[in-house]
Amino acid sequence: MSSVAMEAPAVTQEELAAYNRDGFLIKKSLFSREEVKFIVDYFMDMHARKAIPGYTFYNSPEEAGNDPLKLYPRIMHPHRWDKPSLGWLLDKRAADVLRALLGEEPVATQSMMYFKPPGAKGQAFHQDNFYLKVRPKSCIAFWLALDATDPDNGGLQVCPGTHTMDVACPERANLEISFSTELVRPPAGCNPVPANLAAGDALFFNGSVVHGSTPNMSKDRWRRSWICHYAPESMREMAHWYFPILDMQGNEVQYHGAEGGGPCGTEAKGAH
Ligand SMILES: O=C(O)CCC(=O)C(=O)O
Repeated sequence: MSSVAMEAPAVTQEELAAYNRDGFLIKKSLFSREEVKFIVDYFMDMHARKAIPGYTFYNSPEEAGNDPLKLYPRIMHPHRWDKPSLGWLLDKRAADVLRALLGEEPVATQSMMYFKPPGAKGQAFHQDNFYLKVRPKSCIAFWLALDATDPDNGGLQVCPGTHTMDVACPERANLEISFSTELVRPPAGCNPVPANLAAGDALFFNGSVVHGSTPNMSKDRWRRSWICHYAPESMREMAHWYFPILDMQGNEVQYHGAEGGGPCGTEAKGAH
């Protein structure tokens, strides 16, 4: 008698229900420790070789005004010029989770490498849909911890249930603690929860979820993360800044570029 091995689903019914209730889901150990070490070493080496297009490199902390974020800014969209980064954006495990959470095929729009060394500022609470302007429905984030994260080293915090919120018009953030200028305060009654992750754990969250991070207050713990954004294939439009948009095989897909306007009239630039 032959038996067919059943593959475990990428997302269980319980996980899907939790995602639909809270707007986010943590998948433990999505990547192995070895893979994560490889990714960390890969980007640290890229930085050490000054091999990042469009990046400003400083020769000393003093030259960078003693700002750790100036020494190690985010790498934006590395998948556009770096093959391994494209592979991590289109990773099959992430794609399977995204497909299950969206209930349809995802398309890939953005990759980012965050270094967040000790002392680096955080990113004020915000909603990704403010920047990506995915319509209709929502974008979704894949946030892979490359180091263990908690509030001490500026780990991400999420407001459960805010995925049902409209996109809010932001206030001005406190630039002493945030590198980004927009702030969406967690709504009344919503207590942000820290996503305490081990290296290799992945957080997936809906683009309307209010989320952000405080500065890395630790003395010596980096908080590196690999962050990608996707949208449902059935979307009608999204902000131009995120083009070209790729299917999960890496082929370019055509969409309409959303114009400025939106609820606040200011979210056209996509500096996210
Ligand atoms: O990782 C962080 O500290 C902030 C990242 C974030 O909120 C985002 O990319 O939308």
